[in-house]
Amino acid sequence: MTSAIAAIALGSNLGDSPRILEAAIAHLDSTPGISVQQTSGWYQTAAIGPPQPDYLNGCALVQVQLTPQQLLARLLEIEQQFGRIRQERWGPRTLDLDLLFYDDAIVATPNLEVPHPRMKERAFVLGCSNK
Ligand code: PH2
Ligand code: MG
Ligand code: MG
Repeated sequence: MTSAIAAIALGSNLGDSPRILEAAIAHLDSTPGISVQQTSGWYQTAAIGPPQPDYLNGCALVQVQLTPQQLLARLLEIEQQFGRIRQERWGPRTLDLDLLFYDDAIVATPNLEVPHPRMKERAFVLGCSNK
């Protein structure tokens, strides 16, 4: 498979967020078919959703030899490894990994929308701009 460039938003607002986010980058990079190219700084952001602690957010540009669905499956697996428990929508979480874009692909399936439909509401994703 040819490779693609994808952007991934990382977030955490439960637990030791700086450590979790750094470890998540390492997990991404050690995945066969994913190579982390660039990472942003970490930004404290107000939570979007029900009342909860602020998030620490950032983003990463990755080169992938995975399809969007394969990449999504790996993101969900890494979230699980960091103890994410899914309860209410947009509730607090130890780790949130969102696929923002994948080359210029448009994906509209029940479990995945790319580009991420709320990307423009998340100013921290600008940390991934390489322009
Ligand atoms: N992600 C959400 C819901 N709310 N709020 C902030 N500040 N940062 C996030 O990454 C975030 C959120 C669902 O993916
Ligand atoms: Mg998110
Ligand atoms: Mg998410």
